[in-house]
Amino acid sequence: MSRVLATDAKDFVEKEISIKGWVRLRRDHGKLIFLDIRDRSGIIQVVVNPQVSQSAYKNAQALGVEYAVEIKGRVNKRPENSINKDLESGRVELEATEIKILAKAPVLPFDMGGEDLKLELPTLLDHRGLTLRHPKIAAIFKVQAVIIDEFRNYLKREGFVEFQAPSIAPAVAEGGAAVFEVDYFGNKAYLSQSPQLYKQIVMSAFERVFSVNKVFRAEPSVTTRHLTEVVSLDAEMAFIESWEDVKDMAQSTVRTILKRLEKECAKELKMYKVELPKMIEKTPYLSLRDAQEKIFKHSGRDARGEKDLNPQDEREICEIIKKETGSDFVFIYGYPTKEKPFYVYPNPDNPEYNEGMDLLCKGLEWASGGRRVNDYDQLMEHVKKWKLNPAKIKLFLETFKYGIPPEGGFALGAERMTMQILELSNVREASIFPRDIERIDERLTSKKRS
Ligand code: AMO
Repeated sequence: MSRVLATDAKDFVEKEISIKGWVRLRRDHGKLIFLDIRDRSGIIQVVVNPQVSQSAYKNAQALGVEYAVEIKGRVNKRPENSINKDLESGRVELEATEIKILAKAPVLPFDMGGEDLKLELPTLLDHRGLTLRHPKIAAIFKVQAVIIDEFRNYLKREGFVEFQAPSIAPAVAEGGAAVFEVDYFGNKAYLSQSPQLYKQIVMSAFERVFSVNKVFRAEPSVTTRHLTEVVSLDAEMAFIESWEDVKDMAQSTVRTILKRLEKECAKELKMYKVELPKMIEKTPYLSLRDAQEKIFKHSGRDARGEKDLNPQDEREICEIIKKETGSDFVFIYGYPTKEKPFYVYPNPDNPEYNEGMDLLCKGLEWASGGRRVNDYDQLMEHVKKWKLNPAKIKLFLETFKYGIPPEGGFALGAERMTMQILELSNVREASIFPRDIERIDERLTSKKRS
């Protein structure tokens, strides 16, 4: 008898089937034992009646939560009053004739039976291998898998080629101190903060490229939006007319991802009682200075002249834009050139500000990007101004000597997107194995941290 998945059982009413899965719940009701069995498709209820099978009943008595089992039985329609509309298989149940234990499980360190897993974040992460099995937690990573898959699909449809960026780099691409140094056989190297320079190199061969990479940020602070290991969804495209082409590509990428989530993750979104963020026809965009001016007018809080938006500014500008336009998204562009990495293109009419941009959604930055410096001489000027060692970015600089047209790109953070879409309160919940200053799988003691 071949295996049937939980959610397909409804197509086998009055037939004998075999299912395999894990015990999610066991409820003893007088003479009957009810089991909720979880497999990769969902959950099905099994009823074990000693009058149907003594041996199945005996085995069911021994079962605990997270036992792996194979159960044979007959699919019955449930009586009208016990239909569970919230369950895909909720109109049927399996009447067990045989229960085989495939693997045992000791008593769990906490209760995983409820619809919500009510655990503090440290406990949730300390036991990731177990908590991941809770349907509501697994849902987070189903949503994330769809986000990443659609990023790939959409860009491939748009003529982008995927490449693999290195994780070990000889130089710091993004600037700043947030970088992990690696002792590379006696040489100094770094864990890649971004595939930035590599995507620009590879772009010169394929015109349009993307990568799905782990990037590493030595974030020394604990915030709800920062990880030290991030899934970065990067894209780069040649022959742009202006930075707005990049903005439009970032917008259509996000729009397509949202559409796919709507189609494929309705169940998961419902579990979290959330609606997808609203992307209107044309996502509003405004310069950093205009955004700061708006915030000042709106609340009197004066962030004008600051080099960037802080988290409060990001929240406020998103609220203002939402009120004005209905959009949950906004692009902010035009940051002070000297405050951003050397590769960002200065606005030729006002070179103090650049053509870099960020995409914000409901108060959180989802993506950065913009136009890049493509002219070799200008690039070399920037290398000097930014006090970079040209020898360390030789591959990149050589590439840019040879005919690089106007170009740009962007990067979306997969965890930030997942966090925001499911309205999770901490980005760690949206990272399957989150790394931060306090954790590599287990919590680090202060000794290990120093
Ligand atoms: P940036 O540094 O803004 O840009 O990163 C791009 C996106 O990655 C996510 N992100 C993070 N998520 C969680 N924790 C972090 N510590 C973290 N750091 C970044 C955010 C962010 O918007 N090279 C440029 C991209 C480009 O210009 O193409 C870059 O890396 O969602």
